[in-house]
Amino acid sequence: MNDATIDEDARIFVAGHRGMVGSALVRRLEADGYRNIVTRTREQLDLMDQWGVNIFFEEEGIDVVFLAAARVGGILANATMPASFIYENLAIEMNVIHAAYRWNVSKLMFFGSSCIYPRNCPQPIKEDYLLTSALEATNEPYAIAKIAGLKLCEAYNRQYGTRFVSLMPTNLYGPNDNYDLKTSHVLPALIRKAHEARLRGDEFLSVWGSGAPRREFLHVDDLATAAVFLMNHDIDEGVFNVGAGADVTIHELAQTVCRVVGFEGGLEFDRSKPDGTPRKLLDSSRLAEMGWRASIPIEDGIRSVYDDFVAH
Ligand code: GFB
Repeated sequence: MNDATIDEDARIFVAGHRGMVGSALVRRLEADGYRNIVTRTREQLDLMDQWGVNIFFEEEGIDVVFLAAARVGGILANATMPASFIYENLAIEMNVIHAAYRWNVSKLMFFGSSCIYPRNCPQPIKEDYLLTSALEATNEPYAIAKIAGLKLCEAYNRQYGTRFVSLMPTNLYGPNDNYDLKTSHVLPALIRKAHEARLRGDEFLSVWGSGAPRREFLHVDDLATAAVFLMNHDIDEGVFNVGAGADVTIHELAQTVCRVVGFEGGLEFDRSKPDGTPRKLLDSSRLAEMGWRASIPIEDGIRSVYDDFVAH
């Protein structure tokens, strides 16, 4: 048992427990011996319905909240459904963060994203580069919603003395990812495309954009470890980047995926699709100074995710 400042009998609500991040959090909390993990499916509790969220907190006596529920998606989904991304994420954040304050939750961890930082800020990106210049257009609505969530936590901490902490993860991958080729992120998309290309015996694998953008990838189990690590530290507030510490070009990523999947064809780059942010490598030294580091190397992570993909 770890020396958690959060009691093992604490009632811990994981909002979004079926998603990639939420399910990783539940795995980590169970492994660490927390016995009162509270979850609700979307059918049981619509987090966009403030009344329902209030009744849930009134009745359940929640001590800790991991707010991992969100409308998420890749570059195309963000560019084609801007209203869904900003409205749904704002609604979820407003309802859960306000109810956590009203019903005296002792700690809340809010999950944002590295896309909250300016498109062209210095790399690696430090937490205080936030709002220093323009955002990337392809996901600005989502980024604004996540910035609002972070600012909600800061404002409630200042006015009401709550302990709401914000984590800003880099691009994530892992079990329970989304493999829909239109709405997914790049890594699951490339895994599925390489797998299907190999089965069909295709000559080429189509990669969106130029292949030149750089991305940092963190396995979601590493994120879950960072979140529980922070929950157990006497941290009352603040924003923490959570990254793997190195990035690769999309071209290099595609080559790694082809190697893991065993697809031996070539790559063709579809420049009709957007590249998005040229680079978004996080500076995670705040967490590193506290003793946390990512531990899953990207090629090992991709291999385990591919095994999971094939198994399901
Ligand atoms: O992962 P991704 O969709 O989102 O795209 P972002 C990353 C890069 O991979 C882009 C390229 O340059 C894409 O053009 N890419 C290549 C592909 N092939 C594919 C493919 O088949 N599918 C996809 N999806 N991309 C997201 C934000 O930005 O980052 C989200 O839109 C969130 O809001 C997430 O913040 C973490 O990394 O560009």
